[in-house]
Amino acid sequence: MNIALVGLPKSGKTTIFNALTGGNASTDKYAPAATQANVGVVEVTDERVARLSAIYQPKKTIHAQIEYRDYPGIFSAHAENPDNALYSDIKANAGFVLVLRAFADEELEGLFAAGSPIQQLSAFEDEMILADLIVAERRIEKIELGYKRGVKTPAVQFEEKVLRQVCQCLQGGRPLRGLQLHAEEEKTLRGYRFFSQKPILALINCAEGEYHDLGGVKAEIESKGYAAEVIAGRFEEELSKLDSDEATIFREDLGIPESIRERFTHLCYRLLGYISFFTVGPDEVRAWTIEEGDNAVTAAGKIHSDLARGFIRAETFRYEDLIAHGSEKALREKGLFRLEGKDYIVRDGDVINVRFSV
Ligand SMILES: Nc1nc2c(ncn2[C@@H]2O[C@H](COP(=O)(O)OP(=O)(O)OP(=O)(O)O)[C@@H](O)[C@H]2O)c(=O)[nH]1
Ligand SMILES: [Mg+2]
Repeated sequence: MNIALVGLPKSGKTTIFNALTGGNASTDKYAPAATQANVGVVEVTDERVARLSAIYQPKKTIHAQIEYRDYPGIFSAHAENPDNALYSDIKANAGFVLVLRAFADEELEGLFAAGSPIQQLSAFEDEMILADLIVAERRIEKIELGYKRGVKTPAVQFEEKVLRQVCQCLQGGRPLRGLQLHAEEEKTLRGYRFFSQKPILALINCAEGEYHDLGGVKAEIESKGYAAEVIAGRFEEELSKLDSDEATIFREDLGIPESIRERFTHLCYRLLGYISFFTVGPDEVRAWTIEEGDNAVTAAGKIHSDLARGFIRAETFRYEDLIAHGSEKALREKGLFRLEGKDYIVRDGDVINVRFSV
């Protein structure tokens, strides 16, 4: 899963990226805007994987991973050119963490006046909406040109109809996230990877001393339908340089319950509606990430496309049942070892073995 850290210039994106990944990317106030993303991969710590590993003693234990991509600040000029390589790169991410500057810094304010977190949020949305609108309008122009040349298939007409709906939404200043779409319409639009369709988490980046004072801003952003969190970015960056026991003491002082990595993992899973299932055995214990509501075939496909293609049954039991009863043998005796078909909706914490034939 790839998550983009985005936002207006100098909002603290790279500072937070460093805290998350233990990286050392430059956060020089006066450095010119970067042209590429910083990329870092973080393992998802899940104690369930550790316990499964202790039971099965596999040769390999593989955790889920999140890739964080820290982009340079967005300037309005970019939207004029939606083919911009950076924009295409940003679009490839599953979700956005939008960093909003809420710490005071007079020098930075002089360089890039940011406005309030709410203003930054709406400036960013406007930017995304404009970029999407340009893409949608261009495509409609192309379709119309095609009509004149006699290319008028039902599929193209359907696409045009959906794109007009998209334009109407965007012209009204509304992100596509709120647009109700049928499965067919959704499918037609998927290839565009519209910005304003991506799930977004507003991250209010504040000074350490103001960590507890921003509940009102958080609530205001949430009331507009966004997921929101407060973070003390630079404080977290400093903590990431300490050993973990020391960091825990400082963190608890401020009343922050978990490390930034754990916190981000939970936030990102929730934002994207992701859950984990596990595969176990003597060779490998492994955590896999799927979307809530995915069925057994989709889950099998994550492991290997052959498993989805030749899917017969999923042998399944619950992680917590294994912990409670101690062994697969005990689960079989208790009837907690199930055989599920293609339509089975996989749940967080399922342990799965796919039977297949190709
Ligand atoms: N006081 C304070 N300063 C911060 C905080 N987070 C970042 N800064 C400072 O803000 C400046 C910019 O931080 P960066 O993390 O580079 O910001 P950025 O969003 O990555 O900047 P661009 O990539 O250039 O858009 C640096 O001087 C940081 O030290 C914070 O939580 N508190
Ligand atoms: Mg940066």
